Amino acid sequence: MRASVESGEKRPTSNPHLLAWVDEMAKMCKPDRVSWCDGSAEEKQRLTEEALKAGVLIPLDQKKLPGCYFHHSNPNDVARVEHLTFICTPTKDEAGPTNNWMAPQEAYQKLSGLYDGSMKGRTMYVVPYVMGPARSPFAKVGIELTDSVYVALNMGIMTRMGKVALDRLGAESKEFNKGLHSVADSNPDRRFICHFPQDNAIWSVGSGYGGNALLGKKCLALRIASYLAKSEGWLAEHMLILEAESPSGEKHYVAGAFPSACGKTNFAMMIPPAQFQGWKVRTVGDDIAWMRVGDDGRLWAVNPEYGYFGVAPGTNRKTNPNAMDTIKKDTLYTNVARSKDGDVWWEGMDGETPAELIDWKGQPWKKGSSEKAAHPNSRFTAPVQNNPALSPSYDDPKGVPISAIIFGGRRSTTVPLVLQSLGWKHGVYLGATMGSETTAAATGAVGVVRRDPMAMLPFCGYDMGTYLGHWLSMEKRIPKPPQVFLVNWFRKSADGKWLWPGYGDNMRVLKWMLDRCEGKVGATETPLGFTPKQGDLDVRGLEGADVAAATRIDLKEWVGELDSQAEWFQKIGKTLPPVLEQQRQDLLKKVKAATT
Ligand code: OXD
Ligand code: MN
Repeated sequence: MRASVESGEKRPTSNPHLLAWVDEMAKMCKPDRVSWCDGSAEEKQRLTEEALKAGVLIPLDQKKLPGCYFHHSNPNDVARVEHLTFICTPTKDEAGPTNNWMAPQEAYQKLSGLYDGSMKGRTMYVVPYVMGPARSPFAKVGIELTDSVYVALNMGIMTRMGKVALDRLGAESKEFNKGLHSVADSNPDRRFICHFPQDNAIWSVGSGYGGNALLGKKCLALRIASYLAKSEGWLAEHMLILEAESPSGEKHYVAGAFPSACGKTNFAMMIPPAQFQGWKVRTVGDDIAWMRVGDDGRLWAVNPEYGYFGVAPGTNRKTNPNAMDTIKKDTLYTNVARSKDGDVWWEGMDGETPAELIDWKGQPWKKGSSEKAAHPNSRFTAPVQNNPALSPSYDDPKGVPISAIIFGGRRSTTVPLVLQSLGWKHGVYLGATMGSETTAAATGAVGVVRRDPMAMLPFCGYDMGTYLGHWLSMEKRIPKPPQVFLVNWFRKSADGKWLWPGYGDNMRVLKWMLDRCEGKVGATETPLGFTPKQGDLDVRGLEGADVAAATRIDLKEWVGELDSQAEWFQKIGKTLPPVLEQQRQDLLKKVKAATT
């Protein structure tokens, strides 16, 4: 007899494809119960109580932080695991040289063994969700089957979850992403995050960490969606979307690709400095953008998500006051530190470091300890509606028109504060060669420069060279393309001091970019792109910056940079669009000529 029928499960859909798949997966995973999520407030309450009873959530001070709970993960499971993330396409070439590959049959077989009976004694939650505004023609439906109540609760924040998704799917459609997730025994040796783009399926096993387990986010909205976007002629990108409104009420929308933990959330929630009175920055999205060409020839973007899964350390009232307000209620905190009275804390929080805390693993912690109290990749999960700076357009089914695309990495040397590309192809080249020093968002060494094209290295669901070719091909498809920029908020002096204060002061750079989009200011043309003319970057009242050093182009440093880009292009291999290598060589010639 089928597990679902045995358990007396209530099934809120008659969609035969969905029902058959849920049955098949339940038969393999053998949960004690199958529970369909409807997304209601009562259900959230019930799941929260279940999680509290099981010790999966720990209550925080409900007066100070109403609706907020703490979760600590298994200490071996605190970040995305890129070395255990696979693209399972019929051929290895389709996944390309920058992805791990497994043949679909092998992956299904191997993971079936791990799923077999993995949910015994547990509940299988059926989590239907929509990525994108529910009425948007661009939205996609996913169903995640998970044995983690923490995942079900997080999905309820991060996505439009429950009935809304089943309604959108309807009684007949096969068009849904099939996501199977089991924490199983949380053993890193038996941890796999597998994507099957051709089957619109994701199998994730052995991890409960957000990026590995909340399947709507990195797995569907980036890896699977980038594959769909390639075949359907659009872009699924690791980008924030922000709205900037000028004092005269003009609105511009900007999309920005920065690698994980490089400040997308801070930029998307930025508060402009006092000198920019009348300017308002609002958030459309902080992590993912799905962009299509509109009837008017512009590029239009929607944020597929419904919540923020942000990095806690470093977030404070100075770096991101809007985030601090966003996470005051109805927020799940993962792997942060706590005080005995149920408050939360992390490195980089405002005020004095408390004398004593409970660290992210639940151990007593004392000020001055060499260990961090919060894990460097500790997170908050908060609903978008909590954000005081949320743009009303966040839920607009047609999205928002993009004036500028910004690429940016974390580079302590070489890359100047801002550059504007010389055109679309050159913009794609800037994105393709973007580098960044690695962060704690993924397991592995931190602070090593790696090439991260369009911040998509860990998220591109197919061959990288083909992806860059797709970006180039968009030039023909977008009659009114956005301007493309490269920024670097992270440059340091020789003695290791930041040259640019970042955060709200990034408004100064944003304003220059918007002025360039409107043709309001000129620029200096360099071999690397356009840079601000002296006086065009508004630095009134700016403190703690060395603008000359932050904006400087040192062509000698660029010789080394361009050589290292050659290694990267070799790694991409035979599918690298030749025009990109041509750009690199032309640039190298110009730079060498100028330096000799
Ligand atoms: C994220 C990431 O969680 O990029 O957004 O790792
Ligand atoms: Mn991200």
